[in-house]
This record gives sequence, C-alpha cells and structure tokens, in this order.
Amino acid sequence: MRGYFLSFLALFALISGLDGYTKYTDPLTVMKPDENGVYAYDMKVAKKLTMSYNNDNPAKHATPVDYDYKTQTWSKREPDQLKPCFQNYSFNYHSSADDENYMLNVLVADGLHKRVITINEDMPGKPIVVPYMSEVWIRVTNAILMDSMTIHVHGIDKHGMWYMDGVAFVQQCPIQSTNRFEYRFIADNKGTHWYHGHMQTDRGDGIAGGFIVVDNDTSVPTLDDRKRVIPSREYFILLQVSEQNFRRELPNVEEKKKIRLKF
Ligand SMILES: [Cu+2]
Repeated sequence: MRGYFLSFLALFALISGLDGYTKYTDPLTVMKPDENGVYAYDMKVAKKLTMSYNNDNPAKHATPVDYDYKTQTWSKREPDQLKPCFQNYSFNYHSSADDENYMLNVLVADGLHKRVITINEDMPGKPIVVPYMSEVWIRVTNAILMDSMTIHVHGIDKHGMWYMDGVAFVQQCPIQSTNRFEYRFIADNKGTHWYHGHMQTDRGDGIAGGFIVVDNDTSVPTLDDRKRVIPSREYFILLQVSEQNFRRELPNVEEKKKIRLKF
C-alpha cells in the first residue's frame, strides 16, 4: 500500500544477542481478499507454555528453556523423564541449526514459564491488517481445553451487527471449548485497533493482537499544533523486559524522520 510503512515491534523479542530472532518484527502486510472479496482470517486459540519449545518426545510435552540475560546463555531442561528433572544443557543457536529451530519456536514473553493463551501459536496474535470498509470474516476455533472464550474486535462499531461484537453473555454465548464461531463485520473505522478475548482474564493471558484498518490517507494528528503528519514508521511496543537501554533496540529509524510510538 502506497506510503504505508508500519512495523510491529515487540521489544521482548529483542533480547540482546538474539538478532536472528525476527518472529515479532515482520513488516505488516495488508491481507489479500478471497475470491468473493472477503478478508477471511482463521484463528486457532490454544494454550501454550512460554519459554518452551515443542519437543518431539513421546508425550509431546513442551520442553522448558531458560535464559540468563547476564551471561546471555540459553539452556534446556532434560526432557527424558527417566533422568533427573533439572539436568540442564546449554545451547546456542549461533552454533547449531537444531538449536536455531528450537529458538524460533520459543514463545518468549517476559522470560518466565507461564501458561498463556495463544492465537495460531503466537502471543500476541499476529496483527490483522485490512483495507477500510472491507468485509472481514474471522473464523475462530476454540482449542483451549475446558474453557470458553470470545473475540472482541475493539474499535469497530459493527453497525447493525451487534451480535458480532464478541462480548460474552451480552452479545453472544461464549464459544465453548472445541467449538467454532465466525465473526463477520465491516471494517468501517480507520486506524490502529486491536482484538482481544472478552471473558475472564483472557486479554491478560494472551488473547490479543492488532487489528489495523488502512486507508490511503496515512496521516495522523499531532498533539501540539493539530496539524497532520505522515509518520514514516509506526511501532507498537510491548514493554516487558527489564533490559537497561531499549533505545538501541529500535531498528532502522532514519534520521530526522518522524515516527510514532504507541504505548
Ligand atoms: Cu475492547
């Protein structure tokens, strides 16, 4: 899209030394419509453990990994149940292709082990980017065992379609575990919004992601003089790390160009 430079940046993914870790820094791209001109997006919602990777052990248990930011070393726990529980093995994705695969699979979050709810294996979910006034079709599968959920796309009014707004028990019955629900609405509000779970603590547990409605006019209002400017980039920042200086983590910001930071 012309003049449209928008990047999704999650600083927690940019722990020092992990410069090969690009999962959360992919540039945003506007979705392609299906043959009927509808913007269809499949969302599988499931639990996952942060700081672990999917191991191929017989039980399909995730294998925890630990990161020590002082020494910048990673270690994995021994997944073999017959060995002592906390046997650790250091590994380094720079030196082994296997290790690199493990690292790409690790859901980093704030560096602790926590059960979170992921969208298509990611947390936060990938941003959904659609054109202004497009017809959106979000097809949700609830793969969380034993818990219901809903998805609320925040910032879109769903004119005349209140039952697509996703507030559990008010606008719809919750999507029960292993069930599906499909949200259809018109993206009739330009700008940067987000989608999130609308039950219990789902938002905080990971059901969240960007929902961006783009238009050719990419200018934004300024606070000081009410003029509109066109930012060269836009960043979303999820501050989760205690890293001392995050400024050096901002990639490729051109000199003297305006950027927009969202907190
Ligand atoms: Cu909301």
